[in-house]
Order: sequence, then structure tokens, then C-alpha cells
Amino acid sequence: MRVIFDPRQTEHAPERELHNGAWAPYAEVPARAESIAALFDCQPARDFGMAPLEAVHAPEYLQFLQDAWTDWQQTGRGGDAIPYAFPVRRRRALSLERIDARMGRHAFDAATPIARDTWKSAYWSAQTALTALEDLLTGTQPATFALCRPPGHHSGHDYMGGYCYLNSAAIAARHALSSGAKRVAVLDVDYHHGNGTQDIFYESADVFFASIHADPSTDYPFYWGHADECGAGEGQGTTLNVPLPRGTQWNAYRDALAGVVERLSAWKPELVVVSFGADTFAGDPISEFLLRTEDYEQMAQLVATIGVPILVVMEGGYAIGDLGANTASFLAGIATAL
Ligand code: OKP
Ligand code: ZN
Repeated sequence: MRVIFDPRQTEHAPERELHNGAWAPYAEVPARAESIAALFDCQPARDFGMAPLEAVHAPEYLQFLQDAWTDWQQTGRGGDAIPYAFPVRRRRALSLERIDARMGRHAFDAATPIARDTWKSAYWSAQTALTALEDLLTGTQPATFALCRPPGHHSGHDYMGGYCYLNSAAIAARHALSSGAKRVAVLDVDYHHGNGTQDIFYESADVFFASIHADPSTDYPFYWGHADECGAGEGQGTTLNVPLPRGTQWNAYRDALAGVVERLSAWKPELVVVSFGADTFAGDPISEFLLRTEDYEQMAQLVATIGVPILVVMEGGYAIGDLGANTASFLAGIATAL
């Protein structure tokens, strides 16, 4: 399978995150992507510029991401930029200058720091997804893999969160529409609900967002991903959430996925973007599902029964010693089934 990986994605390296009220080493480390890239013959990203990013994210948010670290340094503080105050009610487009106000305005958690090279890596993560999309649309292969880092599925129109800054899967999905596709499905199999992707397409009839994830009653991101969230307006019925309990093993996961695949197949997408996170793995340090390496191959084979071209976009997965094998297992399943 064609694999796109851009080494500029590894420059983003926050030092630490707030974890359960204390500082912990940042879990979303460059070695994640490197451990996967080492297993494949990777091609670098091509530059599609800002327009595909602006088709998903607010221009003012994109400018904020580019300025935030420098503005933070100019206050005389060291370290990474981290928000602490959030406008949870009546958030509006105030043009606030103080960095702390801009940080909170564009974030939904305090665990997504902006470091020196965050913009550069997020930019090339989005370009990686766009490159893999173009190779899928113009090539002869039925699937391509965008080895994206940082991940994207928690990032919305004008906010970051959950280690995500730019929503690469959403950027690729929307770019597919502007390249002529009429119906695009995004299937999110990361352990965590892809709240940013859901939010971006919540009222869209041309993108079906489906997600299987840990029940948000017990797991991050808590406020989104509940089973009653089904889309709104024109997008009523094109959002599908299947929360599963902690401790879920392959048999139960497979049954849930079979139901989701059936719904997606009936909707007849022209293309499926898979937000793939390997944090459903039994050995994942921050997650509580119990999938094994060999399960990912079966997962992929089930996804491939939808029978349309597949763009796989990397999201989470934090068991670094097993991450490459789990991802390779998933890609092998896609490749053999299509
Ligand atoms: C990103 B992705 C906080 C634990 C939760 C955010 C998890 C983000 C996961 N100490 N932190 O969906 O894999
Ligand atoms: Zn995740």
C-alpha cells in the first residue's frame, strides 16, 4: 500500500501534559510516527497550500495556531503554551489580544500544548492526508495510508484539543468533495470519540460520520460521542455513534463494527476516510479496550467490505512497542480485502 509520511511531522514535541491534575510526560510523542514509518517505504507529502485547510478551519484559528508559541514566548514565559480559561458559555468572536484569552478561545482542554514546531507539524500532517487522498483519487490503488502526526479528529472548525490541532481526516474528506465526490464517509475507529470531525460535519448531508469508541460517560472527551447524537439540519441521520464499555474485546467490537459497516454500505459513499487509532489495543497505556494485534487485520477486512476506495488516516495509539505491528496488521487487512 502507498504510505505517505512527512518527517516534518516529528518536530512537534511538547514537553508535558496535565494528566489527572499533575504533570505527566506528553504521550503523543514523535517516536509514535517514527515507529510506524520504519516499517514502510514512505513517500513525503506534497504541498496543497492553505486553501484546503481554510475549507475546514476558521482563518482566524489558523492564524492563531501560527502565532501562539511566539506570542507566548513574548510574555517572557518559557515552555509550551497552555490554556487555562475557557469561554464555555456565550463564546463569541471577541478580538482579544492576550495570549491566554486566545488560547482558551481556541481550545476545549488544557492537555493540548502549543510548542515551537506545532504549526509546522500540524500543517504537514494535513498535507500528508491531502497527498494520500490525491494519490488515491488519481492512482490505481484501492487504498492509501496517510501516516499523520499530530492526530486530528478532536480538532474542530476553530478549536484544538486531545493532542489535535488541524483535522486532517476532515480536511481530506472535504477536499474529496471539492474534487468531485458527492458522498464521503468518515469511519472513526480510534478509542476516543472524534468529536472534532463530528462537529465539522454535524449538519452536512454529504459526509456521513460514524464512530465506534469508548463510552464518553467514562472516557475522554466526555461531552460528545453519546448514542443519541445523530446529526442535525441537513445532516440529520448522517452521524452515527456506537459507544462501547471499557474492557471491550474483539468479538463485541466486531459485532458493533458489522452494524456500522452495514449502515455505511446502505448510505453508498464513494469514498471512505478511516480515522485509524490503534489505541483500542489491549496494551495501550491510556485506553481500556482489549483488541489484539491480529484483530486489526479482521477489522480492516470488515471495513473493506464497503467496497469503495479507502483513505486511512492515522489518529491515536500510544503503545509504541506494538504500534507499528498493529498498524501494519490493519493495513494488511485492507490490502488483502480490496
Ligand atoms: C487523542 B486521540 C488526559 C488523558 C486524556 C487526551 C486523550 C487524547 C487522545 N490526561 N488526554 O484520540 O488518540
Ligand atoms: Zn484516541
